[in-house]
Amino acid sequence: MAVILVTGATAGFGRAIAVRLVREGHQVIGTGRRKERLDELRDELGDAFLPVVLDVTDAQKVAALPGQLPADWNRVDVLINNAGLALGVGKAQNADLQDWKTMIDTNVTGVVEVTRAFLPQMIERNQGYVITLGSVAGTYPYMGGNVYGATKAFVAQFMRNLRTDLLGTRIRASTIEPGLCGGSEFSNVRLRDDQKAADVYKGTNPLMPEDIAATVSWLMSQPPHVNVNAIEMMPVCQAAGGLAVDRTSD
Ligand code: NDP
Ligand code: 8X3
Repeated sequence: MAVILVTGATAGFGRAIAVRLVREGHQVIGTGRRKERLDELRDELGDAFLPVVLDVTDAQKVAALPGQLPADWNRVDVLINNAGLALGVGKAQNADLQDWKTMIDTNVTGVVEVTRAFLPQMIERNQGYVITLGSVAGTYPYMGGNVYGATKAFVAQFMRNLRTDLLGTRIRASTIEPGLCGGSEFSNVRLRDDQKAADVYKGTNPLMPEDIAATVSWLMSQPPHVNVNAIEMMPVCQAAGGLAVDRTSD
């Protein structure tokens, strides 16, 4: 049995990860901004789920969290940095600067601050696992991916560097980089329009949050001497797109 902290457990991947890991016998601390969603999950999962309202962009609350967890929970074996978002699909030249800042605050600053908050106790016990959600958007450019993709490229390199810093310890670090995934609020948040969000998945058979939860579970099941650095996963209906050419440029 492990104590696992999942950020962004109120929806999508984080919720599915929390449900799966509690059912596998672990204690799961689930965080997010929406208290009512966390309370619903507590009602569903019982005492093995600890709801903690937390905005990952609130640096003071993030730093204070390890010291505020109840005694039975204050030993995070696995940290799953899942909270994150994309805002907008516009080209860089038209993008909303506040959207860019929110993505950086959440996907970059939030991830590094939560990780930094829990590393000391992992180092002290010489045991732990940090799993972070990146994205194919951090590897493959696409129109409108601008800052979102850049935050996920940051995640990929931060996690590689973390693994290097952790060399000589028993602490593991992995990145999961999914492609098109339905069944979450990702596109509703990004497009701010539920119909447009539904259209993103029209005619596709996308990954689902349960696929991501299964991947987390598989990572955790690897023997302690195995570190999977990164997993890139896409639905079969998706592939990387190739290069673009402007044919009006002569
Ligand atoms: P959802 O929108 O369904 O869930 C996002 C979660 O992040 C919610 O629980 C939300 O909780 C939380 N969150 C967002 N901002 C904050 C914040 N400031 N503080 C705390 N929690 C926050 O998205 P997904 O489940 O699809 O995405 C999860 C992760 O996976 C993200 O990092 C995303 O970038 C990544 N990803 C998603 C893909 C997809 O296609 N769906 C593909 C590849 C990667 P609340 O609003 O309650 O705070
Ligand atoms: C989410 C996948 O392709 O919408 O990270 O950027 S994508």
